[in-house]
Amino acid sequence: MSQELGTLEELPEDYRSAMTEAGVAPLWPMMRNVLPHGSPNPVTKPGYWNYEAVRPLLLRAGELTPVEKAERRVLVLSDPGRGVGAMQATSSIYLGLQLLLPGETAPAHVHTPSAVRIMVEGQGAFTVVDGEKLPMEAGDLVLTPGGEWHDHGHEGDEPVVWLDALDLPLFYYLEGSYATEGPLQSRRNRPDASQVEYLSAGLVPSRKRATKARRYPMMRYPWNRTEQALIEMMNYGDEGLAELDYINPETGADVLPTLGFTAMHLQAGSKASPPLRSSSCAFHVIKGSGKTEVNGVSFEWGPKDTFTAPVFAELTHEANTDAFLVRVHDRPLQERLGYYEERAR
Ligand code: 1HN
Repeated sequence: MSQELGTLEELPEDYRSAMTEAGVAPLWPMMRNVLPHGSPNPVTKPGYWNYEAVRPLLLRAGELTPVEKAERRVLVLSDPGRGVGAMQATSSIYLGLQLLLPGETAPAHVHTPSAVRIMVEGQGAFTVVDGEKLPMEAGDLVLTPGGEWHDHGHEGDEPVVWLDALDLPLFYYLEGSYATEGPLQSRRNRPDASQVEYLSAGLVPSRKRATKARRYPMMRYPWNRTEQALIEMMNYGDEGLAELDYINPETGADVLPTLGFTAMHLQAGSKASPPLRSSSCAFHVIKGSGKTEVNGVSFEWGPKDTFTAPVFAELTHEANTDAFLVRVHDRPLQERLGYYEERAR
């Protein structure tokens, strides 16, 4: 069944030039590049970014490039399989570390890709999304869905850093990525929805038939509540791993149409080998330290480090201390395309 396919070299020179002239090419020599047997052949390589190594470079960017000259002052985490400068960390996930200094403002814009921020360090920064002021505290997850105006501000007195995860590679691939700039937004003078309408799991504002719920009713997921929930799950679970999905509290669906997020708690000394997943992913360490093997490549990680895994990666996590991580993945996108898949180890 698995017949060797013909090569380009086997074809007569004149035929090859005539095809090039006509703007066509034979499929069969390229067929296995686009349709390998059994599983995909990812370009993405496992990546690891040590925060202690990147942090001084980011702070230096703060000295060298004023935010006005950058719009967003970001160092991009490029997939090693594509090389430094690649605007993607995996096939579908863009990652960057963004610095905002005290008193700075990152101007308002709106764009087609969606972003999620995971807070890394510092206090006093906030993002305004669609008029809602979202405080950004260590470990918080903050959504900036595509099509929503957003700007960042900083009322504290120390540098603030966060990790941006965007579905930019997909939008860029679709030739659908663009932004519009605008004036800073006026802000509603009230706490964000995670502290008002969605303060308690299982309770949502009473549903009136006439009003449709907002598409993104809650855009900030405060870390303190997430950590508490993970610790209780671990206390009453019988595995060394507790994992929670971030969801839209009104629909139960993933927080974005393209990207999904989980919060993970690995118990000190535990080892976990998830199934092989057709989604690519990135891990950001909130607290703790450990080691993860990604397709045989070993990464020793500590607080604030970030690492990635290609599709169908063989992953084994081992925690040295109690550890908390956020996992970014593209299962929602794959499910929309009708093909998300898991394979047992
Ligand atoms: C963006 O809008 C932000 O708003 C951060 O903070 C990173 C990377 C590519 C395109 C847009 C932001 C981005 C971005």
